[in-house]
Amino acid sequence: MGIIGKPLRNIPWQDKPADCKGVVWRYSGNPIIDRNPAGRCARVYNSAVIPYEGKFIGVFRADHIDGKARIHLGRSNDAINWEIEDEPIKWKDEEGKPYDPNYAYDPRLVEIDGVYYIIWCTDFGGAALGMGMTKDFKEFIRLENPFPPFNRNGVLFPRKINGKYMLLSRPSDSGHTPFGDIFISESTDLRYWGRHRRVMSRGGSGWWQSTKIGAGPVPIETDEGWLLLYHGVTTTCSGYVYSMGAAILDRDDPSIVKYRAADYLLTPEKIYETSGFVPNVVFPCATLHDAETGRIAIYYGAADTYVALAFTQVDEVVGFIKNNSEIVYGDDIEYK
Ligand code: BMA
Repeated sequence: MGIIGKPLRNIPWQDKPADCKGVVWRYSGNPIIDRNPAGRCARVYNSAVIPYEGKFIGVFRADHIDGKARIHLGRSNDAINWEIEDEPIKWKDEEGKPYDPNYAYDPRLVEIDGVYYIIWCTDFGGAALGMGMTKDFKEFIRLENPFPPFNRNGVLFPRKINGKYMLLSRPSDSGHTPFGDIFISESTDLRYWGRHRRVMSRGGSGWWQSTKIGAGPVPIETDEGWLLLYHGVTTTCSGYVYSMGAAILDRDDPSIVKYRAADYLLTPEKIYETSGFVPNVVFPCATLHDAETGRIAIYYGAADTYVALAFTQVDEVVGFIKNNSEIVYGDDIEYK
């Protein structure tokens, strides 16, 4: 079992602690971004990072001191210590006119053929997917919104599949959506989207993902299929609890789920996950991974307050998903 991709030796890494029972283990220095890290940013979380020019760059969800979410650029030499810019990203539209989203949150970041694409949740008469691109992280061009509202958790695959761009998304409502499944859509030009398919539904035999699910980081290509980390939400007397789950999607047709782990991989346990602006949230949005060693560093938002880091190894996580899979019909789980 291996990652199909480039070597990336300089990603953050810690070996699995001897007392860790799971397949994902947390960075001992968590959280890596604390409160009030820059400018008017009160909390930075649910953010995405990528290797860039031998170092690292990222798009960070920052809730400002007016309470509203914006996206800021950040840079790092080691992908652990981040310098977040004081001002949000400044967009232009395709005609060159300035564009300033009313709000922008939960960005994902992917490189496809030398172009960096950012997808976030934007205001489009309610929550919807916003999309933009940059080639140099200096000029940012806002592209057409892929779908009408309401939708969140847009995640592009890192390459075209059978000549098509593929986009995961989670249709939602305008508020704190009490439902939600993961869908996939195709496009030849990143402008017109179609051939929508439902990939995975909420639920399963356990309860941790019974309310809603949403795609997390950009899927990682492995020789078993696309490794998809996602968030699964359950509803309790004190509100939602966000955990991290995982599935393997077919390499040639990622609308097909090959394996889906019945158990979560990470759930809020540490104080920075259970206590904060919104308690009990682990919300993965990015990974860095090294095809040579199979190491995967997972970036997740903790309690809507911090950025935290966790690790896994491709053999271990893929083995866990296969051994714990509850796919019944080679497609999705049958819900009772
Ligand atoms: C979701 C999004 C996320 C957030 C989560 C928990 O609806 O708004 O940004 O992390 O709720 O509050």
